[in-house]
Amino acid sequence: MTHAAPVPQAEGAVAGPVRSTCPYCGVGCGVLLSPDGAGGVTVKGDPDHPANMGRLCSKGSALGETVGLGHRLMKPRVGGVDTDWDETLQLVADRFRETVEAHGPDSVAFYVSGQLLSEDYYVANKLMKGFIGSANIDTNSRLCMASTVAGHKRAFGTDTVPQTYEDIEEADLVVLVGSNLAWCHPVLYQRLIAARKAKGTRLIVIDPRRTASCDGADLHLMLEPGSDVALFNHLFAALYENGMLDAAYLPNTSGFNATLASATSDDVSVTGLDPRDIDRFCRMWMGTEKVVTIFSQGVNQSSSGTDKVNAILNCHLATGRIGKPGCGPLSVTGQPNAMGGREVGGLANMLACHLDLENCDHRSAVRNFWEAPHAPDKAGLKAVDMFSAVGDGRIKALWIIHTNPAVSMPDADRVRDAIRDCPFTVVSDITDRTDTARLADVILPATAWAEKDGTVTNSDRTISRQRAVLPAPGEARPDWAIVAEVGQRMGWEAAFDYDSALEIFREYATLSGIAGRFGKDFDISGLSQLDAEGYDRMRPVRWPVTATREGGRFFADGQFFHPDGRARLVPVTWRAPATRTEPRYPFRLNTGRVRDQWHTMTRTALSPRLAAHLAEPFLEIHPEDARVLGIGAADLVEAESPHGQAILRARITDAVQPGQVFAPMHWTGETAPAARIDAVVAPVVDPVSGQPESKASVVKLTRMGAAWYAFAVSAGPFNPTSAYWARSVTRAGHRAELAGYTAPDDWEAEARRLFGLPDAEVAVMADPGRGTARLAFREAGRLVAAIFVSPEPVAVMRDYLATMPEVPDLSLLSGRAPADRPDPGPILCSCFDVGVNTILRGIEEQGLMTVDAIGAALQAGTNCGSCRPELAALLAAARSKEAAE
Ligand SMILES: Nc1nc2c(c(=O)[nH]1)N[C@H]1C(S)=C(S)[C@@H](COP(=O)(O)OP(=O)(O)OC[C@H]3O[C@@H](n4cnc5c(=O)[nH]c(N)nc54)[C@H](O)[C@@H]3O)O[C@H]1N2
Ligand SMILES: Nc1nc2c(c(=O)[nH]1)N[C@H]1C(S)=C(S)[C@@H](COP(=O)(O)OP(=O)(O)OC[C@H]3O[C@@H](n4cnc5c(=O)[nH]c(N)nc54)[C@H](O)[C@@H]3O)O[C@H]1N2
Ligand code: SF4
Ligand SMILES: [Mo]
Repeated sequence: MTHAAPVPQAEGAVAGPVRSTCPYCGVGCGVLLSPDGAGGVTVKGDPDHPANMGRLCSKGSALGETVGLGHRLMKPRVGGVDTDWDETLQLVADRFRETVEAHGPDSVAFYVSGQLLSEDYYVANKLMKGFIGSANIDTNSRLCMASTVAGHKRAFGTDTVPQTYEDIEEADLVVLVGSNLAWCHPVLYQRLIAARKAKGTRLIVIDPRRTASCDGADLHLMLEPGSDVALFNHLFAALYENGMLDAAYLPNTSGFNATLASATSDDVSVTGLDPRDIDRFCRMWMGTEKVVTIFSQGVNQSSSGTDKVNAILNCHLATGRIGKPGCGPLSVTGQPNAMGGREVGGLANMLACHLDLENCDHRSAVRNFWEAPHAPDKAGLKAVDMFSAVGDGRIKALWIIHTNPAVSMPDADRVRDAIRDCPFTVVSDITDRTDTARLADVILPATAWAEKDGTVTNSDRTISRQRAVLPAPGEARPDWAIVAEVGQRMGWEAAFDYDSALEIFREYATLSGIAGRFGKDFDISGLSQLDAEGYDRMRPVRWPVTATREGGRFFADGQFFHPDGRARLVPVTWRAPATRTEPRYPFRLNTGRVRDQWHTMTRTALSPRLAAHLAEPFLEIHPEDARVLGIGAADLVEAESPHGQAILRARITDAVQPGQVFAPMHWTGETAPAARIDAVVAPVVDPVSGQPESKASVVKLTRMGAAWYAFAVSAGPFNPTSAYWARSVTRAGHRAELAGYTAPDDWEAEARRLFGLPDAEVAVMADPGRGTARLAFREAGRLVAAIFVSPEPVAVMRDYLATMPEVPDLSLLSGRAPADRPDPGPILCSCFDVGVNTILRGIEEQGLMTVDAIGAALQAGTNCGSCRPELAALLAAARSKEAAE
């Protein structure tokens, strides 16, 4: 590729369904994409993809609602002004080169993402490690998979997931540790539920919080946050005491005596669990040969995350329950290419293709292969340290690609300030409307998932193609092409002279063959000769792919990747979370995900049906704590830590334990600026993996002293400025929750400003004495906006009002739905738009007794099935209410 050459892109819309991969979670579902010729696509599950066999969850099903171009960045932008590629790429290359010349290679950094395609990732890693000559490339996978990577390497000598998804069907017992699989890996959860139905697979959930994944579980262990190591140490000791260890397999491991000693000396009472439940857990585990332990962020995002991983692996290794059908540890990856990132060496302490940065033979092999001037021999800065170095000026040029750290990093206000103050920041994104892009000096328009070609690897090592079906909008370019151009302009023309994603893939597959010769397991050299047609037709394939082997499981044969060929049992001891609750900060803050939003919402928030599930950021708090603090249902709560503050809507529920609260990670400066929860989260990390403890900060809580609350709906976008606001899209326009410390004198003027309606006709119902006001605005006889203000949290039928402007007249100001159009309530089934109230009415009036009966009567839960656990929970609640009456 020369500088002037056009970047290869999809040529116009492609006819017929094209096979690709869902760009959200690490399940890696296959999708069939049919462009509609007008810029849109319809999305169906690919019946032939081994991950999902046709299934999709609510987010995958709604992908079509997110491909619009309204929010897209179309041209490169420098200092807020549109520019052209030539000038911008030269600027980026010059600034990085000058910075390296003046301050050395470690004065620059890339912060990339587990959502990049392997080809993008490979090129970024090659540029930084081989050519710029620093290992300062880290990724949001540091916030996500780093503890698992470190735990796998300690135990196996390699970062390898031994199992496959089929093991979920093969297992007799599935243990979910720190995983809300029902919401975060919904298609795997559906596979699990189907297996439970078919053969009675038992399910244990280990999570301090009750989640949708606990529905129908045989056992839910609500352990103290961070106490997993003590629980699995107890299991290890019990396995030993009950003669359950595998004497034939144990010689394949080392470290047994020390591991047993630390396991038996640990105190399981720190889990806070009922000893009878602990006993049941141990008995179920010991009594079942085919156990699959699925673990995720409740394990990884912890200051003892790596130890938690090893505590789990110890139990599987010592019983030989690994790498066999239905039997073994299965870490589920978060992002669509979190696994691919580990393969290309995207983390600051890895080389490419599972080769080791510390190993000089590996370094020189990679360097020779790349014909590169460098191969760094020391690890680069890990995410939290990297942003500290940006903050204190050690890093002077930063390139952020496909991630939104101003929202998602712990201590996010400090990170935001560091990015803003960095002398030179480049952001590659598909939109400029993100908290991070707004801080950048240069914003580069990338092509989005439906517009680009490459590969991703899912949680069970299956490599799938993403295929472009839509043309690149405006001047957007694939991420790999942008990075390669900068590499060329920095002076490495030949090394970054790529014409296509395929060319990169072939190079990468060839390098993996060299790794294979070093005895590494990640070897896809069997794919290194793919031609254009072969890459085009490439079917999902599980690595390794070599002349002699394809796919399968690892480690049943007892062969590991440490120099002695054995696995290591790692002695670990329980440690409390790094920050302690104390009188000033008495609550433990847990954070995580909701069913229908993806991370910082830059894509999922575009879909009205996804927004209708949970339209506002919230804080789950136990009823007893709420009572003591004087917090009522739907009050706003201020959560404050030594690092920052967030305002969230109270959801009073015994799904969390007393002393603990939970908040979602998704809301941002774009959607609810006061509710960025990572502003509150402490930047403490696991000492081995460097992964932040995103699930165990400490906070104090106070009821927000709001003078007024409001709910607003509008056909057009809002312009909110109040102390608290949260907005989302509806099918008919927009809705928002608002609150402030002092009420405006003139609600009409305030509402006109909020809606941008200086001249619209207004109808007002106000009671100044009580501090309430309701205003509706009409243009050309049509309702276009309405606001409901009250000194208390506003009680109106929101989901009915959100259908405005279909609501015909000013009767809307009553805030109540007419009898013939009942309020559906918050949408539970986003495929068929079925709300909670509709379902509750069905249960009560039609006597619906099962999830299937609800489906038959109301359609809810009959398409993607993501809402089925919540339907079951509604049924259970209705039954226990009946029983109490
Ligand atoms: N809907 C949706 N799905 C997603 C994503 C999304 O944004 N939205 N993101 C994807 C990504 S990148 C990731 S990493 C995955 C994450 O998937 P998960 O890890 O399943 O999701 P989380 O909600 O972050 O956390 C899981 C659970 O850990 C629990 N937990 C907290 N502390 C502890 C503890 O000390 N011990 C134990 N045992 N459990 C604890 C929490 O209560 C929570 O229920 O989801 C992926 N899928
Ligand atoms: N408190 C708390 N914080 C957390 C977590 C938690 O559980 N609790 N979880 C952590 C985890 S596991 C993760 S994975 C992170 C995720 O956090 P982030 O990675 O910061 O979140 P995303 O919203 O996925 O950011 C992706 C960005 O890439 C952009 N984008 C989309 N497509 C493309 C493309 O094709 N090319 C380019 N260049 N850009 C694109 C999107 O618009 C968006 O701005 O959050 C972490 N932060
Ligand atoms: S489970 Fe849902 S979000 Fe994850 S890959 Fe499949 S369709 Fe996409
Ligand atoms: Mo993640």
